Amino acid sequence: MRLTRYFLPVLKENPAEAQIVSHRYMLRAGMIKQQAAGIYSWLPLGFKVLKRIEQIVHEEQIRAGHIPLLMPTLQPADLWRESGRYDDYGQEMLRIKDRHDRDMLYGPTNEEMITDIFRSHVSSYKELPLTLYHIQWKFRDEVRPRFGVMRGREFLMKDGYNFDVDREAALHAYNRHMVSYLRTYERMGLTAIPMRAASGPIGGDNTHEFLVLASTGESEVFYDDAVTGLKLGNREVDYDDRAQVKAICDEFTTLYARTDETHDEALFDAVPEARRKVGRGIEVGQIFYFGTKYSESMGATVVTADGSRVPVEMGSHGIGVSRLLGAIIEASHDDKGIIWPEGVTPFHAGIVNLKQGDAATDAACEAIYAALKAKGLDPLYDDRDERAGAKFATMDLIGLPWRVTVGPRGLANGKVELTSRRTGISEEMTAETAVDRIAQIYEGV
Ligand code: 5CA
Repeated sequence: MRLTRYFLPVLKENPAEAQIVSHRYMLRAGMIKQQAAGIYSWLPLGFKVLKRIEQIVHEEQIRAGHIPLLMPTLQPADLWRESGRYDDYGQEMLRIKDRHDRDMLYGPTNEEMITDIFRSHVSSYKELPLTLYHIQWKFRDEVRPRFGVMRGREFLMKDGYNFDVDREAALHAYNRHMVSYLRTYERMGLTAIPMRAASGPIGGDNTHEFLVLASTGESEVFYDDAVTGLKLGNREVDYDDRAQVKAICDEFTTLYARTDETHDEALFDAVPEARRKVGRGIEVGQIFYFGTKYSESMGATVVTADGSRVPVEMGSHGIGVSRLLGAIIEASHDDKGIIWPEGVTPFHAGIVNLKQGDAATDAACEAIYAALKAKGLDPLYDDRDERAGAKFATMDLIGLPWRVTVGPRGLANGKVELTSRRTGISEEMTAETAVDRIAQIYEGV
């Protein structure tokens, strides 16, 4: 993309309404625009990152054997009357009437609807295990929408639902989700710690939240510092291997890590004092095992191997897709702007032409632009007729991890400059080497 043909409405001033850095940078970098409290338009740069995050979520869910579908945002109230949640959900639910005076709602989550789909089509244990998920907009009329996309009213969530014949199989589904989530967050450059949590209106007593440590996080967390060093890395996971998947979950959940809702002082005191940490975290996901809570009230049953009919065992598993943009920025920025991890960056590299209109620099930039695209990469070429300082400031603000700077002086020696946004370190090299380096960096991402 050429910047002169793009839509990147960056702001020079700090928007007064933004209290935390991610919100500030998302507004300043022209990623989002607020349309009403907690409701945002996703401008091109924000939309691109959102799509990259969605793509990673899809890939890791499919790797774990989960199946994508798409349910609507609007739901009939009658489904929720069956589970009893229509009245329980309270003010957070946006209730709507259609022209026939029928009660509808904008879905805050989809347990009822997926249970309805299941009961319409599945009746035998032979069709299990089954995990269906979608990435869809949700609406929760939060009392205090704030911090931009962190606590929105309309927000994008990945929500998945497992259906299993018995408790053991359902616990394996829970564990499978935990491992797939760990990999998902790591690919986004995040350390998200699974913490024992409380289940709220979803139900059940087995639940973990995934928290990214950040001083601006809304949750208070208590943890053994050793938990922050755990990494899944590139290890091979066989998602059908119950023992392997459980062993990974045990590795990540044995050390003390809890949110304030389930915090236990006595257990916490058993952690060696030097490793006992109290901090704040951003909840980027939550997994639940709730057994037959919905299947029983809604009549979702399967016939088992011995011919008996039982309510299906279920759990639900959510990732805050739009919230993740905020969480990533909170975890990765400096005083000049965002620093995107390679896995989610909106463009793979920026190209800065220090002397727009100069035949040599223009030609070199065009060649680098074409070469990066030929390698399957997506570069952003700043071809504006602007001062170098302004171009650098924009690149720093929008946070592309790699920048190629092309100026007349370097070019005279056949060199351009490759700069890492994270370290700030620049290296001189030929344009070909810079292109190869960038391609190499993204090979493993
Ligand atoms: N049905 C279950 C799991 S699918 C569920 O709704 N879980 S949840 O309530 O924990 O939401 C899942 C994730 O969505 C949360 O972990 C959080 O990351 C994100 N989320 C929840 N509320 C908001 C909000 N108001 N704004 C942005 N993201 C949110």
